[in-house]
Amino acid sequence: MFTRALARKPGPDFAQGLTTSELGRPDLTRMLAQHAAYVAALRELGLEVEVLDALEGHPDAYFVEDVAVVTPSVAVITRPGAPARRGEEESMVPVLARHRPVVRIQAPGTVDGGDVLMVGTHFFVGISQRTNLEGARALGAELERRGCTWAPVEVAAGLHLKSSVNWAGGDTLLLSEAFRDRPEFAAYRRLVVDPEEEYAGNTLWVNGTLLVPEGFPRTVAQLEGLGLPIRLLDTSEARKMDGGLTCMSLRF
Ligand code: CIR
Repeated sequence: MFTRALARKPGPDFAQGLTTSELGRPDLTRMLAQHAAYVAALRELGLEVEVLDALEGHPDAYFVEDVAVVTPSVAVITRPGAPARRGEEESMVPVLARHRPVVRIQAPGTVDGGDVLMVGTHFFVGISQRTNLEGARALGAELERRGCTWAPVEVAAGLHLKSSVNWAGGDTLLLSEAFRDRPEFAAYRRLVVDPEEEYAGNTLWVNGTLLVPEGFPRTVAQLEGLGLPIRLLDTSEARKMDGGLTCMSLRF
């Protein structure tokens, strides 16, 4: 169970962040409303949420998940894989130092937290455009030092591992077709996201409730079978910036 979360308000320049989506220009007013609803949902699920101010000059900084990996015993500050996002991590050091001992990923390693999927004490680390093997190994060493295990997973498509694979409670993973038969996930019950609804793979488990992006009825029908409460959240504007539910907070 999580007790806290960190988030950051999207700034007025958020539309200048990195994106590959072709869904049009995002709207600040809608983004702020959707972000506020997201924070409210986390609070309703019992988390104490600290919302940091927007970080000037860093339009993607509200995707706080990418700049740290927080476990019960350590906060690993990452070194983001996109040069445009470097520097966001610095602002997180004093904030996380209030909650955990802090260690850092050093060059030439790169890690984006969006590539790190925690399932209990096991961590899957995506090797992607953003996370390299050096970074994954450095993170893995910190995790092993604290009694956790980890495994690298090749991410051939999509931005991050968690764009396609997420934990849905118990021994269940929600994942896209491309990851269904990967040996790394063989020990888990796998729910495969309908190819028309791939974005909904970015579903977030929070204290026994599944936060699911709005607009993906087939995925909701599949998830209903798990018997967990489901809460839908509109993420249309973050999606235009290649982001979603997991990216906008750090839970710990
Ligand atoms: C980026 O390209 O870095 C941001 N526009 C989106 C990051 C999304 N983060 C995530 O999936 N953890």
